[in-house]
Amino acid sequence: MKSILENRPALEATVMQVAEVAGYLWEKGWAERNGGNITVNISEHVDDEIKAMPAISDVIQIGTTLPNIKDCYFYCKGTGKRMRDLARWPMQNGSIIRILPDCASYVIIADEVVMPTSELPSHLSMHDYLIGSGSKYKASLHTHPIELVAMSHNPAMLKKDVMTKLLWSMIPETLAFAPLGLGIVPYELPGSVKLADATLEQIKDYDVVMWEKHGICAVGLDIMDAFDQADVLNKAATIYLRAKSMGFEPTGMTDEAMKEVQDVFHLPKKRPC
Ligand code: 2HA
Ligand code: ZN
Repeated sequence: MKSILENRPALEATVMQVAEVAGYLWEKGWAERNGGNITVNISEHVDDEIKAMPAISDVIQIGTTLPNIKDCYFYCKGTGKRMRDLARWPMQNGSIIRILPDCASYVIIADEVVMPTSELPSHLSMHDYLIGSGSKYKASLHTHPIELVAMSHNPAMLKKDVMTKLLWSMIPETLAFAPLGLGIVPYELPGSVKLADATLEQIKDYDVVMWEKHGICAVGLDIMDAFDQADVLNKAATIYLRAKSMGFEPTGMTDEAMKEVQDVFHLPKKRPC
């Protein structure tokens, strides 16, 4: 069977980047079993031939109405699929969907009938917001980074920007490469519209948000960018936990040192440090 990726190098490169990131997630231990999900808005790569491709699934409801994603196309990891399998076979462990004109339902168009991720409401809500706000971001990632999830079990860490400031203070690069910090979404049922709505509120202010006791959701220009932001934040969390496990509370960079990084690197100053 001919793949939709054939003779479409830009689309193929986008999907292969998803496969590369899926491999990293597995190697990092952030993607046990079918854990985590990825969606990428691939509408920019859609030609007339793709637009004419018939549906290979029934019409499936999203569960919410999202006007800005009308007629858009997304690559979505499949529900129940493993990141470690997606790393090798992205089109057998994910599929391409077309959002229908009612903005509330979709069909699968390629390559196989792989049902999209259980977190589709959250992912599509974020894409809807990103398109609506004129953002260039195309990718959305949900994963289970061990150290960040561990920190979210401490209620003190869940107060607004407490974790952001602590993580920024662990190593200067965190501030430089995750300059918007980490938003917090209080615990909600995985896959629920409530989780999607709460995520949406936070993603307006942060590129990466913590789903309490579950994982993170990150958005970025492409999937590597979203992954990188999650990775730098989790690196800072790991440093914090290693220091704690050596028996001391890490001092963290001073406020002055952090402000200097913000100034020298011309970083956005949306949050106090
Ligand atoms: O896709 O991680 O939150 C599996 C999950 C759901
Ligand atoms: Zn999850």
